[in-house]
Amino acid sequence: MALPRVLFAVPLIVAGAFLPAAGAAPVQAPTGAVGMIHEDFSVKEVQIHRGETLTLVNDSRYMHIIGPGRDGTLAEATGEPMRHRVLMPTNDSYTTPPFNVPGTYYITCSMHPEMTVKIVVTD
Ligand SMILES: [Cu+2]
Repeated sequence: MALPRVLFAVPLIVAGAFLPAAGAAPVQAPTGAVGMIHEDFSVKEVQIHRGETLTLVNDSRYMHIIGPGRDGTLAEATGEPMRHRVLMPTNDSYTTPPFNVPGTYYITCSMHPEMTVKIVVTD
């Protein structure tokens, strides 16, 4: 009897969040990108200009699910160009659409509540 694939997928995702991936060291986030450590981003705040994008790189050995929001709670914010959650396995990279509206925005990780980066967009 074949088992549903979800029985394998869920434990693997949970393991990815809380156990380090084995193998070679992850590629380091390039300058200007926001990196990730076990349960946090590499920085708490970034400043960019209107029209710029932000690149987030998972250079940790842990899986993350990032999206707009704060303190682990994903929620869309007016003017924030990132509108969906993104699964970030080790070595993955995500670049937001341009931030076209000046203001303060947040990106968090739904798996690690301490993980929030503040994005200040200026003219
Ligand atoms: Cu995370």
